[in-house]
Amino acid sequence: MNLKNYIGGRFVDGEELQKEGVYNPANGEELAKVPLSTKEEVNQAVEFAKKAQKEWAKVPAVKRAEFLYEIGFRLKEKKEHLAQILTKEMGKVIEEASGEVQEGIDMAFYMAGEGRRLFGETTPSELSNKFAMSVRSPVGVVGIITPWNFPIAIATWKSFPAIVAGNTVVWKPSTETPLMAHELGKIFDEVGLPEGVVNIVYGTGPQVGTALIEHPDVKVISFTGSNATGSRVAELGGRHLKKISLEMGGKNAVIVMDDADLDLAVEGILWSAFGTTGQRCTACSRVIVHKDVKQELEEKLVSAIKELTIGNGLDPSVKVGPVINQQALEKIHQYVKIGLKEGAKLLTGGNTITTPPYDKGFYFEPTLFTNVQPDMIIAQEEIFGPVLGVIEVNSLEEAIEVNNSVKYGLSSSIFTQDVNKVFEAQRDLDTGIVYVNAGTTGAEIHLPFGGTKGTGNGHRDSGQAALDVFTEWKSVYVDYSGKLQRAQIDTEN
Ligand code: UN1
Repeated sequence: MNLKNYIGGRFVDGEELQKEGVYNPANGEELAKVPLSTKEEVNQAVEFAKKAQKEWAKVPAVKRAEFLYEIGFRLKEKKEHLAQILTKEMGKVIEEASGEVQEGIDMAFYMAGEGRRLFGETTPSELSNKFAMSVRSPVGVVGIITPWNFPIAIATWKSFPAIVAGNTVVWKPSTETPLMAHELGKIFDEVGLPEGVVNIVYGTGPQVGTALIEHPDVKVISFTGSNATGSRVAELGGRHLKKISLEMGGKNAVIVMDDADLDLAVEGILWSAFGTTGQRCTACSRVIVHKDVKQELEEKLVSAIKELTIGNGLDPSVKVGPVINQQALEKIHQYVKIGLKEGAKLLTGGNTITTPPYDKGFYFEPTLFTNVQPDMIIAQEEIFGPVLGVIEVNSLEEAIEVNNSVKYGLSSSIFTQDVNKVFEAQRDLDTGIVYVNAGTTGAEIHLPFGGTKGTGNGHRDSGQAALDVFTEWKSVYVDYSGKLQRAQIDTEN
């Protein structure tokens, strides 16, 4: 199948464009060809989006939201079908793929509800016979740039709040996962979303991403991806005075205290370290454990890891799927070698799996290191694969200090039975998300999603916070006194 851009409400051929293959990471099968668009296609899409936005902004938010309800129903109907495509395209196991589609459904209904809220403030005025309020106005045309690890959920986190608030969208999905974008595009089309409200342009960052960021009519860029790319987005966007919302890496830790329920901790760690084969920005890649329970926790972890079935995620018994591509496989392997050189000790895993039937896909063994020091490269850099390191500490204070010693601040977790430790930890852990007695993954769509320090630049996806990215505040004062009343001066009358 040759995928087509979706511009101005039409799937357009782009015959002349260069094409790239899209492959199933589980077995190397070619699934589709994706066009590598140029500045020309971006310009066309922005033109349609700009034209559409004037009308779209005038459609009552409640009516705009009706499209989102309809999109939510379609996603629900197609949930199983979409999950299958997601697993084939990206590799995560079918149960997780289905959960990801659910995240999109949840976002559709949540943001559809915003059609009847989009709350601003009404306030008293300091003057009599004067009315004061703030309203959210759309920003205009917004550009969204989404990654391959959550190809549908993250697209919905960004596009749904944008459109309910009256913006129009030009979306650049990852070239690794254009099939999910195509499926979402078909749904936009089926529900009759007016032409130009959402446009999809496939292509690379340097071509499509850059053209989008530099385009004078694109007012906001919302990006999720690596820190290296995010910094370039911010730099380029800054030069053009764009509002840039960045969601980037993580080096998330689970803290296990000496009073923790260790079996529960093992389950939480396994789920958040090896779910999506460790390719979540919220994935746990460090376990910070109290010295008194370190050995027992490690033994339990090793035997649980050895039980994990690795393979094609379409098989429901498989717990760990492939990683996205050959490059990722090599990068992960490289980090394991670095870890060994740094003096960390492998407890299990550490290799690519190349024996049949794994030889056609990109598989890496779920890996556990011990004797990891907080400042080692494998404890500081985001590996984005199934690699976990255990760091020993003596106290909660030390655990928190180790947790906070990385440049990222997305998610953290603590396992303990002590309510005092829980509250101390949630106060002092320097991350945008904190879990208690659960792993580091599993954010729900109605709370802000994002992190401190190198994880982002102060914005959030999801929840009400997402609306802040895609709206401008407008403060409206209505003076119905029939005379000039000067703020700050005529306040005695
Ligand atoms: C991501 O890894 O980029 O909380 C998103 C979670 C998921 C979303 C992850 N709901 O792990």
